Amino acid sequence: ARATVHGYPRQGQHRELKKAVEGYWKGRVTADALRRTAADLRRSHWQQLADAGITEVPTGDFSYYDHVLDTSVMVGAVPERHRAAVAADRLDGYFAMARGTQDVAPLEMTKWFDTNYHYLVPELGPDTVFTADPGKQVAELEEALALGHTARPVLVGPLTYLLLAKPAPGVAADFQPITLLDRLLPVYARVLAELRAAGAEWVQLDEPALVQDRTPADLNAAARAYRELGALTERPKLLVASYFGRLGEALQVLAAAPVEGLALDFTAGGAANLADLAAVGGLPGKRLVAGVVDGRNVWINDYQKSLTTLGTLLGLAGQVDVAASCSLLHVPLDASAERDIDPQIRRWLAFARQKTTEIATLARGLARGTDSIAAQLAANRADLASRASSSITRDPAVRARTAAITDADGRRSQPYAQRTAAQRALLGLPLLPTTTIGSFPQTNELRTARADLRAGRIGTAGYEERIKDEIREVLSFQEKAGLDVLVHGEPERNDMVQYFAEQLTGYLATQHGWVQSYGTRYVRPPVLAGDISRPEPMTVRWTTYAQSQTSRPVKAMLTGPVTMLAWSFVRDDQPLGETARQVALALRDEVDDLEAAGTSVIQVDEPALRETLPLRAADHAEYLAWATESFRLTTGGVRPDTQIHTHMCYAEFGDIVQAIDDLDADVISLEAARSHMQVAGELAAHGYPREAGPGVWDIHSPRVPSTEEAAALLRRGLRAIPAERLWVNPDCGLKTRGWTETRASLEHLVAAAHEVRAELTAGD
Ligand code: THG
Ligand code: ZN
Repeated sequence: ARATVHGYPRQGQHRELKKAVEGYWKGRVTADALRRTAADLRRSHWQQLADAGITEVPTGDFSYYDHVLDTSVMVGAVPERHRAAVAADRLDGYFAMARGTQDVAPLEMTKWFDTNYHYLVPELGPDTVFTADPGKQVAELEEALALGHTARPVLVGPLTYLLLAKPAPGVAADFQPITLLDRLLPVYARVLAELRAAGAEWVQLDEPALVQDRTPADLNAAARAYRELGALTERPKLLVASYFGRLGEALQVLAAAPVEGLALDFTAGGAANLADLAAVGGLPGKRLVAGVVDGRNVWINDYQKSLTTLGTLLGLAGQVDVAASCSLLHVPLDASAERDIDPQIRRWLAFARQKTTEIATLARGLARGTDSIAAQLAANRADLASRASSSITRDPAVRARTAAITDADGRRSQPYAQRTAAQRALLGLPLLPTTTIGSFPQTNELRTARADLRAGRIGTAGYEERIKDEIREVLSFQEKAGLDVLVHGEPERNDMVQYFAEQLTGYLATQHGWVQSYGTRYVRPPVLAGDISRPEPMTVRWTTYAQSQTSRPVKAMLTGPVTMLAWSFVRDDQPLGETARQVALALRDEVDDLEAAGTSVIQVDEPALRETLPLRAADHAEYLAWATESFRLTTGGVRPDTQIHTHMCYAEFGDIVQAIDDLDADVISLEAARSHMQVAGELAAHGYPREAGPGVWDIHSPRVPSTEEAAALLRRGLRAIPAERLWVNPDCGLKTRGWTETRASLEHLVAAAHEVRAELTAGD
């Protein structure tokens, strides 16, 4: 049995890649130096894999920015507006597609399936002409071969590439990129031939799009694509890889295709693949790359369980190899670097490096029998037992609390219609009240203050003085600008999920656990390791300080339970809903304490509610049930006159409007400026009965909207939402914006609200 992976983290232990690429953008690093850093990283990663016992390494999974963008380059799908930049300089043209320039917009970015990785969306149209540009793939293969590795190029497959694409600007919105398949296949044929000529025995084609719900037409396209590619004479052996879940109907299609191998996900998400594989009669004579090590999470593998699966698979395929379920891109690099995590707990964790060792160990056990890995099996059993029996994993007080949850805990004591009257009386807000989403610009001074605190250059008292100064400044600006519901600006928070995770018992934060989010941007997802509780209030002090400085209402800001889970590594030993309930109760304590301290407006953000929706529609209901339940559990205990806000990012709300309604929040703010208030219409069409603030300032762009522009959006919002229920706010938090555009934009936003208010009352 071979040991392999589909991909490896790109950035390096110290995020060398981020520094080199960003340095190149700033003109501080030459193109040659950037290429050298990239080649050094690839060499070092292949060596890490080989040293761990991985016998076939992936190539082409590396990227300066994103592998879907690399695929667009490989097939010549460069949008018209980026052609000049690419012609002038390939590397700069590549980054122009990724980030845009002064003159042209970048490709759109969106989430890679249900992970937290974001890719650049291919833009295609009926006039798209594909041309093969296999240079990157060939060069990286040659690099690995020259270093003596057995190497397998990994490409985004043609189906997935087209299914992830969108109509280019100016192309009819109902254009279906999949109709370009016949034009794309010859280009893949050319790339495959070149890779064969360069020495590839195998090439992997990634088709994760096939684990989503697919139409019969899509499945036919898949059958046709692999019949054609399989019929080529000048080609390497083909390994078609699926991951992120169960292949379902597509399994039969791929099993019958003239390709030499399949990779399947056999972790929890893909567990049904095992039975499905038996049902289609296995893969006789074919190679099966068995993803038994979870590539999406950070827990050690259960060797005994994996060996049982692998043993069953031996009877179902010609050859069985061992792999992670998907690319290791989605986990941090090395758990052994986490010196602050208790060594006992660290033994429960496997990041990318540890996973490669697990894969190699399982491959050895499969090939030579379990006796050959007896010591590893014993150690693995002990580590799993230590996790299962740890007091961190099971806190009786937390368990008792979740067991005692009743329906009433998740229900406000009065319906919205009654609550809103009480809230109106308490808050005394004008028509079209103005507010912001919570964060204000994170200035260099704030980052310096945090760095100074960490380095011991200032003490806690000095740090807190700087935070208080900032809060006063943010409040005074909001009062002058004329905002109605103020915020403290969150200067004390770095990443909000990390901020709360650090204060909750049962959560682990990492020091070096970076995972690529998009391009050169990374996050350090904390680990939901054990039962969750909140030892002390987390935000009450800053919120009450802010309230003590102003007579206008200050809105408290929390991150909701669904988003806490979505942006963390979750437990794999209990249902997600159980973890969500624990987090919800901890947050409920915070909400209740905020209310007791005199806060009348509390926002519980759920930016990830939509993006965590499962890949298959059959799984939506179960997810939405625990997601909405946990939100209501967080907010259900407050008085009727306490106003609960929530906030969501991204524009595609169509399929979760009912769930948004089920949250029973009093006010929701949504991203809407870029889609010209389309979401307001979607909410109205659903009959959304509560208050809403569709954003009138697209904060993802540094552009300052004029008063007129914001007023026009408001008037458009009024067509969908009655004035008594319409709020005025930006699309999202202002953390990444500068103060200059923040000041101007918020002043325009308030002016627009005044203008439209005047129009409304003039008619009375
Ligand atoms: N927090 C967490 N996860 C997230 C987001 C978040 N996932 C989805 C979305 N937001 C991703 N967006 C970003 C935006 C900016 C950055 C990362 C992800 C970013 N990162 C810094 C960098 O790479 O330089 C590092 C930030 C840090 O020091 O913590 O700018 O908001 N959890
Ligand atoms: Zn947002």
